[in-house]
Amino acid sequence: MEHRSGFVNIIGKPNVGKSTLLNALVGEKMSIINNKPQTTRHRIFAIMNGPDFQIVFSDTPGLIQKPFYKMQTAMNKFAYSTFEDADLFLVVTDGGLPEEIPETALHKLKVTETPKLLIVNKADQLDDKAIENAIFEWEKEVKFNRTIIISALHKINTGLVLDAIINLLPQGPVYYPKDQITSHTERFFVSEIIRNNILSLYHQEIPYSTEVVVTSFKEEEEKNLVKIAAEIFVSRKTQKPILIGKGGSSIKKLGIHSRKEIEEFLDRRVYLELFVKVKEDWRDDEGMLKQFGYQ
Ligand SMILES: Nc1nc2c(ncn2[C@@H]2O[C@H](COP(=O)(O)OP(=O)(O)OP(=O)(O)O)[C@@H](O)[C@H]2O)c(=O)[nH]1
Ligand SMILES: [Mg+2]
Repeated sequence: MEHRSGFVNIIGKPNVGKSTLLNALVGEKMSIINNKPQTTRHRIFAIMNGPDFQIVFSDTPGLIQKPFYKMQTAMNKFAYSTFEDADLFLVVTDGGLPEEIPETALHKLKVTETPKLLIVNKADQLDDKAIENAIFEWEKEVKFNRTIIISALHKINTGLVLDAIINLLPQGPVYYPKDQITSHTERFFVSEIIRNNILSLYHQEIPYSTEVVVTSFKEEEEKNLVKIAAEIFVSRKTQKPILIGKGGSSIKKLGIHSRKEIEEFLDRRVYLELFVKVKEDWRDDEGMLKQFGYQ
């Protein structure tokens, strides 16, 4: 039997629905989704297996036009690194024009011979004229194998995307064991769940100044319980009391929301402890960025 496989890399501007599309395609909550831009900060791998195919999806951080912090430069690097291994690109837009991504990225897309699909997402909230115009402008700049109009949120036409991917996959080996669906650890997913709850519960700079590190993950099998401790790093002293809230009310809420979601994810009871730490300007600190996995 012929086996098809490959790296399918999802790129585009922040907030266009890349992570929503990944989750819709693989049918699992692999990548966190939030209405705030710059939600995804790492390259997220999700593997989809069939008897005669294996798709290794990569969700990436949205391409930032003018990185301000070293952290954002590192996020762009994750997105650019997909040009080194892609067998297929899903270029996602929510009706914007090609200039919405950095010139370097657009140029890379123009010159690469790797197959590409243009995915126009959020069709549920776009009018036909906007869709038509976006497609016209993108196709003028980049040669796509196919353009598909979808709503990742409502799973409209996501099946068509999957069919198009499988059609364009090259013949290839089994890269990962067929029962594996990701290369990330449970700890990583837990930290992402907490970070996503910070994105949802806090405002302004707080979510963007925060990093979450799971420091302890102890399974107590006889009790069907996991004891988790996580550190939340903020980049200024003044942010610590905001994160904690009056009498600890905000961090308590964060703990409750996160614990529920982690319990659902792990399918076990969870005891969660959160600690807030200040690491001044960590987003520009190469040592900290390395420690947080940005390299
Ligand atoms: N109306 C509508 N909203 C959508 C659709 N797809 C995604 N969204 C919303 O768009 C927002 C951003 O979605 P994400 O999947 O986090 O976007 P992203 O491109 O991964 O964003 P970054 O990780 O920040 O680059 C969320 O509020 C989603 O619910 C869609 O088809 N229709
Ligand atoms: Mg994302």
